[in-house]
Amino acid sequence: MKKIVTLLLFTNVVLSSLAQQKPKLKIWYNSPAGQTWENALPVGNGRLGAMVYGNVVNEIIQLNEHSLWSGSPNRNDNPLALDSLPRIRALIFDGKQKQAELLANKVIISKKSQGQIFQPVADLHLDFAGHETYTNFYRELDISNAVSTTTYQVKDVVYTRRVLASLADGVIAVELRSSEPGALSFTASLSSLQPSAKMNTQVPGQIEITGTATSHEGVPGLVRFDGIAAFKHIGGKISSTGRTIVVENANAVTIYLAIATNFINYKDISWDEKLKAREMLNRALPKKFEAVLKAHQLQYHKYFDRVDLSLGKSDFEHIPTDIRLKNFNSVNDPQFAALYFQYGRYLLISSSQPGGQPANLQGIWNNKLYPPWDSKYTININAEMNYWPAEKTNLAELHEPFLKMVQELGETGKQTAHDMYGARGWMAHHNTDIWRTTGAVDGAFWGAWTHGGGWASQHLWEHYLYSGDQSFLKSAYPTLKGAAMFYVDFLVKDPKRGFLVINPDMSPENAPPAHQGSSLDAGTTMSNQIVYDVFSSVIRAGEILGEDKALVDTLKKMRSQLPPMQVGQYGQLQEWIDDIDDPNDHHRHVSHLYGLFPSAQISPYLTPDLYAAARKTLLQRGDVSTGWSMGWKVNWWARLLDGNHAYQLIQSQLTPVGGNRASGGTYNNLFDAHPPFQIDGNFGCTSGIAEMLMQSDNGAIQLLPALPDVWKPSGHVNGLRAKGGFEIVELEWVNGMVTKLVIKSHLGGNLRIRVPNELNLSKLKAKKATGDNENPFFFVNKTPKPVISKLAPAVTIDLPETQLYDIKTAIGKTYTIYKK
Ligand code: FUC
Repeated sequence: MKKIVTLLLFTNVVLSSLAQQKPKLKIWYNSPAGQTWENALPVGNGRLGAMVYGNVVNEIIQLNEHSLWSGSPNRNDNPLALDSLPRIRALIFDGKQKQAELLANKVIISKKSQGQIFQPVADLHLDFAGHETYTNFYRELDISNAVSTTTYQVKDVVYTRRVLASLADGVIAVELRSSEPGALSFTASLSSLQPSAKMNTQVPGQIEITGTATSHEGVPGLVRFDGIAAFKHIGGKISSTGRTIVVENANAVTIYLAIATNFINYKDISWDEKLKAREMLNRALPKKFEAVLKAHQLQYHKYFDRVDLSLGKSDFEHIPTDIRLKNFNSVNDPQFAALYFQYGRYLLISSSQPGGQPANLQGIWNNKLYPPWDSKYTININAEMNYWPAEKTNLAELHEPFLKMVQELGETGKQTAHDMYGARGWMAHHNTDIWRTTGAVDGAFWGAWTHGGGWASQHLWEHYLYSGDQSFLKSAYPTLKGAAMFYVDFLVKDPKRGFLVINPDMSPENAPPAHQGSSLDAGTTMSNQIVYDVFSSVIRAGEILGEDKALVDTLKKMRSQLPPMQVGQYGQLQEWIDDIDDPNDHHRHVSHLYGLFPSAQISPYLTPDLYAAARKTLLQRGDVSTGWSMGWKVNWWARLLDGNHAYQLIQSQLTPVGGNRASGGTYNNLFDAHPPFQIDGNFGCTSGIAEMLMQSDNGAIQLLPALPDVWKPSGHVNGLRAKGGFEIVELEWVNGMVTKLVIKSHLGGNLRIRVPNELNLSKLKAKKATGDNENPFFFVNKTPKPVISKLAPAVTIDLPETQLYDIKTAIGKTYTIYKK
């Protein structure tokens, strides 16, 4: 009797402490994931990813390793392009886009691989016979501590499982406990979709899986993998059959999972995966789970704790996340929006770590051998979007895998530029993969786009603008310059208008009705904007580093010959060089608004006509779309200073998948839905929420530029980063007004802020600001005057009143400012 009482007490303490802990930054459920992968909870350390199902009887932990891709080093250029380039260009300039596209399909689109596939390693199964009847089920992902917990009760025994992907020790660590000694019995096994996978239990207490990823589209599969699950038990005993580990009557069990491949980099796969996996495992094996947990969390907190966000209070933390998601559109739940923002940061920390692969279309979480779009990198929006939160949400180190990929594309893309287009520098089309292929894929309609390199290269410049790190800029300069050199050689004169344009060109994946269903064109707006940015950043970088005076002059001259942006007959920003936009087009890509965000060529303060046109375009395109498209729209509405509209998009995105809507939405585990799952929408929306609170383009740091009414009452955000080396240590608001602002200046220089209300600056060297910001990090390129159609309706531009201040700052000093 006494024993039962103690047990019940223990049970209650465990359950109620889990329930009573502030669930604040937790996503949690009162049922297991079942067989639905999108119900499972993601953990990751940038190299390993795992999806934890939390199933009671048949637990599944699905495993990924960042470098397990099909194929092997390869290229996929189509050298036939070069000879046909003049013909394709002539057809396009002649208005024969369809003919040009048919030819481009033959000579530009790769006849080789269309890109390789990011593939899963295995599933770890833990089978608990006798646990069919259970009570008090609870599972959570604690995103402020990066650990997932599942707990339930069978009769009087409480079972608890914790899973993490260690940022410190490299392994995935699983801990299983029972509240009563000797109550833990289960059978463990590994299964894999990899056709070559083989399992063995040669080492006592361990299951090993080995194999080689698949061949794909003629590229031999040569990535070998080795995964080891090692079991340590307290109490009871462990035995193995040929393929399973059997645990009987243990008190607790810890499982460490190490996985490695022979991948070193895109051209070298000569690593010893067995040695690597064994070394990783052997380093972790002597450590207790608690020690692994502690080291992991220390590392995790270093990143995660940099930003703290409150958008106001709501009282829904006691509601399971799937229900909270369902309710989000009908109640005001600002804490859920803040949770979703922090989840985006959690996902970036978990899927992108220095030295690893960049987050792909699914981050690092994929359970399919043939996932949608190969779970690779689409660089006409999706891969860039993944990295929008990196700098501003204070995770700059995690930008590294993407920046490295850009530099590697700068290597592989040289041959593509040369062989396909006879150009110097480097280029990439609209997709790439772990082998850094840069050829054109999927059909000319999508693939004959030549700006994957140009756009991605701007992340190098962005990293410099936030950090001011000149040695980084020096190392990135050749890649930046190479992106510009490609355009120097590839731009041609538009015979009709005289501008320098890209041809063949397209506005990603969209076709104007006038072009017989073909996307091909010359001089589209997005391309002009990208070339403008690439030239401008190389001009600035060249000047800062004192390099390439002649090239800088050439780029300035060529930049002045690019087509200006145009406002068309409906008052829209023209997507194409001709005024042929369809005002009823709801296409998910709104590529010509690249100039509004992530670029800042369109600004309410500096280019009001273009601002009004961008707004019109966005209204015409509508809100509901694929997940990533809605994520982008949050950023755009923030840039358009319309917090309520940005919030509408967040609501649209935080809508459960399915229902009567064909696209967009969010899965129960808060993964974004294209559908299917694509992680870009998570990252896009995280960036968008940051943009609603703070922007650092348009010549100033603007605070609370797009606060929706529902977040106005009160809130704070600590730790966002701005360009020019400024850190928003604290920003507090009440009724939409800045009440307290603490800014740290890492680089010194003029701090220009734009705020909704007057501030008390009497104790600082400060003044009301006018004219250009003298801080070079806030230098604004004056874009050419837009051309406005005579048919465009007149618009009045009504901007909210703001105050503009200049404050002199010194390196390393922090400035505290209150409301007047
Ligand atoms: C682009 C988009 C699609 C999808 C794919 C991965 O092609 O147009 O919507 O996101 O990338």
